[in-house]
Amino acid sequence: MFAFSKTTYVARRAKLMSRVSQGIVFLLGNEEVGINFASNCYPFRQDSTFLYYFGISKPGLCATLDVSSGETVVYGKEQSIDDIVWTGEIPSLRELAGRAGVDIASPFSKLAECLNKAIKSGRRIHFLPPYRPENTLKLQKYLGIHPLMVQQAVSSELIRAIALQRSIKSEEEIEQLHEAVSLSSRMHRRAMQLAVPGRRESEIAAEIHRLAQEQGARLSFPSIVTTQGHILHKTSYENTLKEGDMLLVDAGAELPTGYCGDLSSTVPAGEEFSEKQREIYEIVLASHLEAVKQLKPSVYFMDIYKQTCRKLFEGLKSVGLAKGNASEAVECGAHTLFYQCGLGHMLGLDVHDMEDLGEENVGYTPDYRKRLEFGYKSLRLGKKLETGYVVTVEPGIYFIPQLIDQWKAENRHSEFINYSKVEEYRNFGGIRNEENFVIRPKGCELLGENKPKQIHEIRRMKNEFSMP
Ligand SMILES: [Mn+2]
Repeated sequence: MFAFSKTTYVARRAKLMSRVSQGIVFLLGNEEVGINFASNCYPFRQDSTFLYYFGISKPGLCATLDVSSGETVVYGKEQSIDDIVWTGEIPSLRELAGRAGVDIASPFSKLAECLNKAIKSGRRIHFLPPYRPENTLKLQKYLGIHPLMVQQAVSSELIRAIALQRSIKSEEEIEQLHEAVSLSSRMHRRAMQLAVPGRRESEIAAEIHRLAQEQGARLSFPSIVTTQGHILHKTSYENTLKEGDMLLVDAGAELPTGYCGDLSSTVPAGEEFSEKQREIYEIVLASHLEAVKQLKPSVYFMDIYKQTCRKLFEGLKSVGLAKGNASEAVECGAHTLFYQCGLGHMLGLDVHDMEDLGEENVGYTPDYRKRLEFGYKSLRLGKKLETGYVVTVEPGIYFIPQLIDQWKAENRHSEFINYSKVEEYRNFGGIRNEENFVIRPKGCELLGENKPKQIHEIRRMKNEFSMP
């Protein structure tokens, strides 16, 4: 909680208010959510926008920012003696608000008063798209908007202002992200060492989780630890590693302040990749390095994505899986048989930063819209990069048997795909590497401690552990 001093939160709110034309900004924090009954809860996670402007990680809060007067109020409930019996005493609402640089802490009764007064005088109440049902109901309660109409009533002016502000990371945020990614990198290096035949995926997943928890951190999302790397979001761990398998890990740590890391690695379960695995690994790596080389301000992330697709396609041609002109193949989407997801996304207080504000509002602009075809639609970020953006780079190659069968039956893009060769790879699995970067004025900077990605580095990491 409170990653930064109060001056940071005060300055962030002042900037937000300067970018919204008029009215009241109404920000909702998150509530505790029951798993199977009300008092057995999921770990509490504060809303990231609320964390960004207030730093207070406590359930049951909301806030109003009056754009004209600058008056900012945090609303919540003080602890009762009953609460204290179960949870111990925590700092008062007034004290927490004070640490965020807010002078006024009020009970909820005052919230209705403030909002009603504003509504009566015809002022706009700006709010964000809620992603939790209890916050949708709060909007109904306080603003009288029917739950089914809430999404249509969100403030695009507020969404734009917040996306603009949160996209550019300050130096103190970048420090936090370095720390989150370094911890994520330690988790990955440990997983690489544990990848040996006979080990269960679940043991490696547990160890990754343990390393985060040991540092007082948590996971930024449920870890992917799988020998079936072609299943893009596989989050069950029922397999045991065997000689010849590859292990794909996609996992990251989230610091107590909310800042996230998001890394992926693919390593052999045995000592070495097979020749066939090595060839595909090198193609993915070359595509990855090509993307990193191009990360800099003013370049469209879409163009970097396409460049990585062409690089990948050339690699696939070199092993006989693909044929024809790479640029034409990528323009018509032939590469998406092998590379179905995007190149990367923004990273910050959310692992897909600000995705609750709408992918289109964060990764694209009104005059640079997302492409909706298969493959392209999974590119969460397409717009021009700016100094201070933090992004992931994660190209991959995945052989998905069902997709291969479907495309082959349709003879789809057969001028670019060598289907008889593809058959030899149908049980290959998938390969992805992922790293996180901050965009700097002349290029980019790797976040966190380096994690092995060259084959000789992976070999060294695995051997270090097996030595007595
Ligand atoms: Mn990612």
